[in-house]
Formats: sequence, structure tokens, C-alpha cells
Amino acid sequence: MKVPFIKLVMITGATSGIGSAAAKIFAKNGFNLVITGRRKDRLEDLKKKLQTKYGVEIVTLCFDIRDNEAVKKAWKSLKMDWRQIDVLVNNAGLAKGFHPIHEGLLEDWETMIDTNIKGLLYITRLVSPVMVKNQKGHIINVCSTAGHEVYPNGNVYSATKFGVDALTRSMRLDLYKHGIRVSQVSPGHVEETEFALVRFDGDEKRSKIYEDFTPLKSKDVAEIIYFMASRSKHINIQDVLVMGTQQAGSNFIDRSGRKD
Ligand code: NDP
Ligand code: 8X3
Repeated sequence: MKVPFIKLVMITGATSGIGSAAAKIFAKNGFNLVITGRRKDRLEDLKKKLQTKYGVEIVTLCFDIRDNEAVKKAWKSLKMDWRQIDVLVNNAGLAKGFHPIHEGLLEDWETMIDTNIKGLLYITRLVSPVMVKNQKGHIINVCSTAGHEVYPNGNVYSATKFGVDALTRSMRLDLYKHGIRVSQVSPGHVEETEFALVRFDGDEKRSKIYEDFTPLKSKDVAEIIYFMASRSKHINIQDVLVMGTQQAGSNFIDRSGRKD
């Protein structure tokens, strides 16, 4: 279903997981895309695949979202037409480490704060003025259940996602009078992502956290993002808190076996 008021969608962190799944669903529905991430080969592969399969146009921007100069340079490299973003999906993000607060690594904390909060702000600061000028647009932040409740060892990751939740709500107050929708999706555990592998520093064994229950899949979250973006203009879905059926909260998971 092509939605007439959406032409161009920007998705940060499209090289894997939820961002990559979101790129696929928007492309499948005929929208042009700006996709970002640090891994250029992944971006180029995805671009080629989606352009060939769905006949859409895609621009890739390769940068580290923690580096504001790199973010600005990438943005300036876009032709004016490609800056007229209708939907911004602020998805790039990560958890690093799983330590109690007294053992946490400062480097991990800085990576999470710089990526999940500052990176989101760097992008939003460039895209939102265009939306205000156009008096239309939609910003969808990828928050988390960790942005609504805490769990042991989740400390700084949760703090960044509580920050995302605060930003979603306050950005909406700043932008709604300009006809801009601000939403977020807050998922629990999501597989078919690199989230756990990144959190546990590439440790394959530790990252196998989905073997005894069925979590959400990246496509499930992507479908929700697409659903939010494709509602009639007068509807703004403010937040979707979503978990797999075997998860009832950050600290409540039925680990009695997968129920695929
Ligand atoms: P993935 O690790 O699969 O994807 C993360 C994406 O973020 C990648 O495309 C990665 O690209 C990008 N990214 C990370 N750091 C940077 C950086 N410094 N600069 C640019 N891009 C960056 O994980 P998910 O798909 O799970 O994560 C997507 C979002 O979903 C995150 O915000 C995460 O917090 C959130 N989330 C995830 C859940 C889960 O259980 N998986 C649950 C709830 C929320 P690259 O490495 O190429 O730079
Ligand atoms: C990812 C979900 O529970 O690992 O945001 O924090 S959780």
C-alpha cells in the first residue's frame, strides 16, 4: 500500500537487525530510502538488493553516528531532494556490557550514551528543521522496554533508553504544532539482530540468549514501524510497547522452551 504523503524514508542503523528489516518493508511498499550505518559493504549490498527487487531509489550514507562532524558531512553530501525526509527512523543503537554499576566499564557507558542519545540527537538536529520547513514529517524513535523499566546490570543502557523516551515525548511537544508526528516503538527482546552479540563483545556463546524462549523477530518490529508510518496523517501512534508472548516484562521471561 503506497501512502501518498510519504516519499522518502531515512533509517539509521540499517546494516542489520531492526533497521535492515525496516528498510526492506519500506522498499517493498515503494518508498525511496536513505540508509545509514558504519559498514559500507552491508549498506551497498542492501541497496543493490532492494533497488533490484522493488525498483526504488536508495542512497547510502556511511558514518559513525557518534561523530557529529561525520554526521554533518554525510548530511551535506545529500542533494537537496534527498534531504526532504518524510519519515526518520532513529534506530541506530546498542547495548555494551552487562555489569553491575560498580563494575561497569566507562568506555561501554560512553559508547552507549554517545550512540543512543547523542547520535540520535545529531541526526534529529539536521532532519527536523527540514520537516519544520515542510510543515510535515514523522520521527519514529526505536526505544526499548529498557526505556520503561530497569533490570539488574541494565543500568546505563536503560538510562539511555529512558533518555530516548524523554526525547520522544519532548520532541513531540516541540514539533506537533508543525504538523510533525513523533512516535516510538519500545520492544522487548528481538532476535535476528546483532544486539546480543554486540552487547557481549562478539562472544557467540554468551550471545545465545534466545534459545529457551521465542522473542520477537526484527521483522515484527519493522512491521510495527511501517504500520505507524502508514496511518492516515491525522493519527499519531505515540508508543508501542511490544514483547514476545513469552515475555511479560524485562524481568519476567518464560524460559521453558521456544514456542515457535
Ligand atoms: P543490531 O546490532 O542488529 O543493529 C544495530 C544497528 O545500529 C546497526 O545497523 C549498526 O550499524 C547501527 N549502529 C550501532 N552503532 C553505530 C554507530 N556508532 N554509528 C552508526 N551506526 C551504528 O541491533 P538491533 O537491530 O537490535 O538494534 C536496533 C535498535 O533497536 C537499537 O536502538 C536497540 O537499542 C533497539 N532495541 C533492540 C532490541 C533487541 O532485543 N534486539 C530490543 C529493543 C530495542 P553499524 O554497526 O554498521 O554501524
Ligand atoms: C533490548 C531489550 O531487555 O535487552 O533493548 O534491554 S533488553
